[in-house]
Amino acid sequence: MNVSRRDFLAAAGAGIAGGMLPWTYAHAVASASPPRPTPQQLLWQRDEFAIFVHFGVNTYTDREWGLGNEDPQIFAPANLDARQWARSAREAGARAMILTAKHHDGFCLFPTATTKHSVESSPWRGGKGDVVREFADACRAENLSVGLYCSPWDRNASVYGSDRYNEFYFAQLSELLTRYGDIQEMWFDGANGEGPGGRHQIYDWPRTFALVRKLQPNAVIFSDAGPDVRWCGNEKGMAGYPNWGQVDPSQVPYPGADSPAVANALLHGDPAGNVWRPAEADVSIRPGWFHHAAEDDKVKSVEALNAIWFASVGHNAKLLLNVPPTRDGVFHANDVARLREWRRAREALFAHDLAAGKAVSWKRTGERSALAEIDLGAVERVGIVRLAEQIEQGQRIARYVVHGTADGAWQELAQGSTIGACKLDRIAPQPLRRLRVTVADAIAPPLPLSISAYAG
Ligand code: FUL
Repeated sequence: MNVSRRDFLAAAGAGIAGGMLPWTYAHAVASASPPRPTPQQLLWQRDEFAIFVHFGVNTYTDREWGLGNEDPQIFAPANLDARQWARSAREAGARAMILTAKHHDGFCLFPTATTKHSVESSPWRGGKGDVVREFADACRAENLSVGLYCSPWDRNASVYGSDRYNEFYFAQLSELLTRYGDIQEMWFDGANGEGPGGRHQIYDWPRTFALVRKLQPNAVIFSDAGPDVRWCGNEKGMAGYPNWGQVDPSQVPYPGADSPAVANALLHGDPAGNVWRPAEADVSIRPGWFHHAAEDDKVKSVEALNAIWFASVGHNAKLLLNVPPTRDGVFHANDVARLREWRRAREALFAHDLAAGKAVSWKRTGERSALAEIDLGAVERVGIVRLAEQIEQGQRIARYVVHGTADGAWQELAQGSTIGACKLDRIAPQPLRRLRVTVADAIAPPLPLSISAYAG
């Protein structure tokens, strides 16, 4: 069940103008040129890859969605080691990590003045522990940015379903946003009283987002409706294609909105959009988001993870890959081993850029077209072509074709629509010396591209 647009607009109050939400204006560019990322959005996207951590009472009940009546006594990780999570994440090549500080069951992984339904009522560290603190410290020790997910849907809070819940939620957010240093990303979903008899809450999203802006001005805010980063529209880690970084904010008016138009906007963005809101592609390394022993042998293969990489990072999105700690409080050996294996496999694919240091020649052939060419200096076996736009100037290219040659006879290798921060094209591996990218259409004058080539 989702909040209707009417409920949402009523809750949002007077600040709404013409169906566009006030906070979206912050990033809109008041000119005809395509919208550009803020420095925070740019940094966020350049990370390419973050690890998601789902941990909480569900880990102990073997559920995906807790009921909210779990006894805090069940939360008893014997060997919780956030540093092991962070080390695995860093070794996997991730640059950020996001923890479920609170999931739908309402159990807080941090001590809070708002409820007793937290680690304080658990036997873990004698009730004196704080998972969010250990998580944030471990991230910083391993050079990872910190992100937090605080579920708006709370099946434990008695005030859920009334105005008082919004105050309760803001109080929790304030604790999370003031105690743990710099937060790179706040992660919100639109879940709302799902299931039979579920209570329904009118969330105050404008105030929620304003609170994050006030307390963590450098954080990016994720939700279906942004305002900074949008969901890619599925939980398979696969962004749509084409995939624009810009959106029309009126197409996804609030988190949890659900319609074919919303699905399309999340998957593809919108070349005519006036707000920069790049896609984040989330997926779990296992079937479930939380750890279930029965899934220990269902960790995704290197091939499956590579396919996700090509359809997320390689489709102009950031990848958020979930790795759930076990009841012991550590990443399972199978997940750690798979992450290592996958890092080695990615390094083998991308370690050596055959185009590194080679100049790209660039010629505009019209208002919306151009030709880019690169000479690798020698005939090399090429199996992957990586293209990148200067997204700090906004995303522009709408259609391109890649040709290559070893001996002067040009052959078509790949074609596509959008490029953005990164487009990865696998081609049949073949010897090539020169590559040419024909930009056949763009929404604004195209700017010089960067081209990389790998053996694959
Ligand atoms: C969804 C939740 O309902 C799932 O349990 C999970 O946390 C996923 C990442 O987001 O909205």
